[in-house]
Amino acid sequence: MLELSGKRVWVAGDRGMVGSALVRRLEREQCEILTASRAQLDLRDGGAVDRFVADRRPHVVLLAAAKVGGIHANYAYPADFILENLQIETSVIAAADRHGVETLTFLGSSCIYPRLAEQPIREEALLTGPLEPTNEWYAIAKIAGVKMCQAIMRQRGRDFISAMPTNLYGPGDNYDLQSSHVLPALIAKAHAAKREGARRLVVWGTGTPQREFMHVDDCADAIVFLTQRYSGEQHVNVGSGQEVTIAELARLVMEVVGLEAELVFDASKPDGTPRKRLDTSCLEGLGWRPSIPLREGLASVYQTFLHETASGEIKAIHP
Ligand code: GFB
Repeated sequence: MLELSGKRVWVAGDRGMVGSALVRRLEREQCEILTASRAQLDLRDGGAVDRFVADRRPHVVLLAAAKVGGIHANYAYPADFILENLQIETSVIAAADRHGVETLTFLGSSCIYPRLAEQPIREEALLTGPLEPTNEWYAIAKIAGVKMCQAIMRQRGRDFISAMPTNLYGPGDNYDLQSSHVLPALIAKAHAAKREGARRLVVWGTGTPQREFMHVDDCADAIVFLTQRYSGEQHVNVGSGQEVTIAELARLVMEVVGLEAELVFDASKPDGTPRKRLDTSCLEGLGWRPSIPLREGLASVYQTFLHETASGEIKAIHP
């Protein structure tokens, strides 16, 4: 097991939802946490990242930085998603390799798997079929990151591993309706509907796709667990087993927010992949399990949303 005590751990992307959860989790370890804001370090800039790694000398790198977004952002901005993610991954992974970092954990996404992969999706399903078209650009960038880590591990014998989380939610999520994922979007829409006394809640697509949701604090715990205990070229799925249809999720959100309304499905919007439940036998076999049930996680995230809205942290929610 890798001892983190006394180590310098760089969380690349520490201001994001996953990165900030990693920082919260690492505060329980006796390690030095290295962070850098976007103004201090542009992760797409290979030269700047190289100088940062040369100067700060992390022992461990957790690569949580990425350009992320929901289904609409992914298909509306394919160039940004493929280019920025490849730039960030190449800068950080190459600098860590060049400066002899021994341990790096790369975070991918469950959209790396084929659109119609057999369910639950095993790690071996990677590259066995066509990707979901709404997010293939992002998926290709993430697959490249997995392969970079595998290659470094194979050629240099360093622990550059990859974790594939399912759909995440939690504090610090994005509530902009054009670029957000479904869960924060439904919270923002349900909250607005309740405030305005509206009787309809618009849900994109047919409501039938299934998604597995995990609280980001569970995900951060799993990432630290894998970083300390897992060494292998095969990436590892990080799932919660908590799968619902989008219509079920919308009803759950209405319950938590206290909204009574009719669900209206906007079929002009895409459904995306029909289902992407992860097989987590590998992670479970190593001894890790999630601990935050979806309903409980939703209720706590709604409280955070109310707080962030009241304090002005959530400013723009564009319909
Ligand atoms: O979370 P989401 O945007 O992304 O959408 P994916 C999930 C499902 O929720 C889709 C539906 O079927 C959407 O049509 N949905 C219903 C909504 N109402 C809404 C809404 O108001 N906003 C949004 N955004 N969706 C993303 C990928 O896929 O998931 C990324 O594009 C990444 O690459 C990420 O993998 C985790 O789950 O479809």
